Amino acid sequence: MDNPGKFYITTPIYYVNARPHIGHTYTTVACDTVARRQRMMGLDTWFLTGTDEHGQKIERSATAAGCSPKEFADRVSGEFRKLWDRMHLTYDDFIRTTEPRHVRGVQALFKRLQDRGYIYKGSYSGQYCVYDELYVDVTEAGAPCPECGRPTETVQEENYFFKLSAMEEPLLKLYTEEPGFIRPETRRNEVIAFVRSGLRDLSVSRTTFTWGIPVPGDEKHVIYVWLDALANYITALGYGSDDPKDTARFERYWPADVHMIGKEIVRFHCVYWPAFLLAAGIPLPKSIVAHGWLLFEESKMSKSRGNIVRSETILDTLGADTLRYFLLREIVFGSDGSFSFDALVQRFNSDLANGLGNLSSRTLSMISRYFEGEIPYPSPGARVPGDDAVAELAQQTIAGFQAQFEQYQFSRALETAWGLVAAVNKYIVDNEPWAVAEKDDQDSRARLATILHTSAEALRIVTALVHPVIPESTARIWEQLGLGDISSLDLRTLAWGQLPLHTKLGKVEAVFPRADKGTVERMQQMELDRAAQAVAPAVVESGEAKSPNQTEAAPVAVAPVSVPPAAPSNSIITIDDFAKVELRVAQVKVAEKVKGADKLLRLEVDLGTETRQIVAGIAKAYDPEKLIGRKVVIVANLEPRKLRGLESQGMIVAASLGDDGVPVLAGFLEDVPLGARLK
Ligand code: ME8
Repeated sequence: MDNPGKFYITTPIYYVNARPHIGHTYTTVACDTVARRQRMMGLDTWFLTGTDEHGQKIERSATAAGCSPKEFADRVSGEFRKLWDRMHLTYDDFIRTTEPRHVRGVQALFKRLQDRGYIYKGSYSGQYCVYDELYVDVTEAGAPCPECGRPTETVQEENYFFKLSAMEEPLLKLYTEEPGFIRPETRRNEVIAFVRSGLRDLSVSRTTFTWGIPVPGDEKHVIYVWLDALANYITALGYGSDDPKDTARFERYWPADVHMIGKEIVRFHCVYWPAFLLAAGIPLPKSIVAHGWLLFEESKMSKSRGNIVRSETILDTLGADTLRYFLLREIVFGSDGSFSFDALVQRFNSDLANGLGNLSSRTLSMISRYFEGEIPYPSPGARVPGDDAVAELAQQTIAGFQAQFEQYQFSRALETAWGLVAAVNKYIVDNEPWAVAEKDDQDSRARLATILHTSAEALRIVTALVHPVIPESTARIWEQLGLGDISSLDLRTLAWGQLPLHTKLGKVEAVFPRADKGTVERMQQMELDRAAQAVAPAVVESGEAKSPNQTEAAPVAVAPVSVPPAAPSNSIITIDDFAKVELRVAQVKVAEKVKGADKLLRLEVDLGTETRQIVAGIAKAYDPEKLIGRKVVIVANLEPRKLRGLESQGMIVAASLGDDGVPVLAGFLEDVPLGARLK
């Protein structure tokens, strides 16, 4: 396929079981930035994002929310799209896996794999992790998933299988011949080691639930959710359609230039996806680029850990450009990086307000004041070596920034650009144009013109370079520079000395007003308010559903289980309802009082396979020292919640006695192994 001059980039399609948080924003913003820059480099760019809406996980979330999977998916998918639109992300298409165009394409792909002899029927018996939608290599029923530690479920069914084992050699050949196929290198090495350790055939259909795409001709099976999801990258372009417009789009943009993903889904993209494509005889994407995780309070930001930060809070306070800049500047792309409101505000003030903002406002306001808003022209006679040094550095900045950006080294590229910002700010201070302006002679006037022209030209260069990263503020600076609409700028030709003669400035105003001291607290409070609005009832008890607007956050009480004295509850639950609650044996390793909370203890409990922190309201009944070594029962599958700033990752089970609800911990007379499940 020969399609020069095009660039096709994709984000993962996000699960609709959780509303978007800044982890999702991170990948989508990185892709948007790359797409914007490629357009400025003259490439015909196609940027795809979307939502992943099938599978048991979504089906269960919808049931818990009391609506149909489709209604549930409509709502959450709408939230993703709304957020991307609010941030003015420049995606060209948004695919939903429930759309007919996708269903048709996935079925066509499945059929093609069958016709080419890569799919056969067999039977599967083993463990499945619903959270990761992954068949895992553990043998014991309920054993923890090696990827995420959650209990696996036993699956025993007749399935369709994909001959993944036949792909071992072709995949290894691919990784060797195309070293840029997986980036960065560390991920590539992991994938090679994984494939070398041997590939088993992959079950690609399920019969135990129905929320998925039916296998063509055998409708009691639904297609494995990852085969369904990965295919979005081609179905969105029109794969499987006869319409000539779709065929042309597919021919034009496939293969993808970049699938950008988080590191936890590398195996699906670098092993399964190329294996499916190789088997189907479809060209392979050119590269899979994996970034690291955004951490919040030391662990991966994710809904299940309850440590999420919403983009909306930052958009409402400091704006989209600040979030974009922070994500790409603060986190070394490919590595994990921490988010904190403190770091965000600090970056904003130091780099945007004091750095670029200051350069822009002081340069432009001096041009307004001293040259009536017209960019002055430098006179050759008034040049000093310091002016040439700025020009030289600007040229180096263009080359360095572009090369680093091409390698997805966003933080280094921005560091390079801000090197120029800092140098020009220093140049202004060193040359004191305000003092030069006080002198009335012709030489001083020529000198002033040269200083301000040099500063304005450097400002123009930085603004152009970082436009894909902070599009809104750079568009404003561009207009203030009197250069009109930045969107028509061609980055390939950017060079020193192109500032047009006698450019008349636009209206000059501050682009990044400094954030005051209270900004961090305000954002933290907004997050708390948002979480409080979204708090759902405790565990889905008695089959009781969460209300529609309670699909998110919803951490659960960590205090002792409050059982009303004596009278049993009238509400009957089924055994399946009970099975949803995962009660396990754990041993207290650490117990201590929580500062400022006289009812709470912070415990660390050992589950045999992992240690959890639990915050429990038992301080009035138990001395922390006496609890160490004691075996307790915990609810292990509750959504975590924060109490007094501490994450509680489960709940201790206790009887609650008397009107005061005095807690008495559940325990055993016999010795029981850690992690044992109560059924
Ligand atoms: O995995 N840090 O969807 P998903 C960085 N539907 N990136 C993060 C992040 C964090 N803390 N949290 C989420 C799925 N992301 C599948 C994908 S693709 C065919 C199917 C980003 O909703 C990151 O890009 O769990 C990660 O890979 C993706 O969201 C996972 O989104």
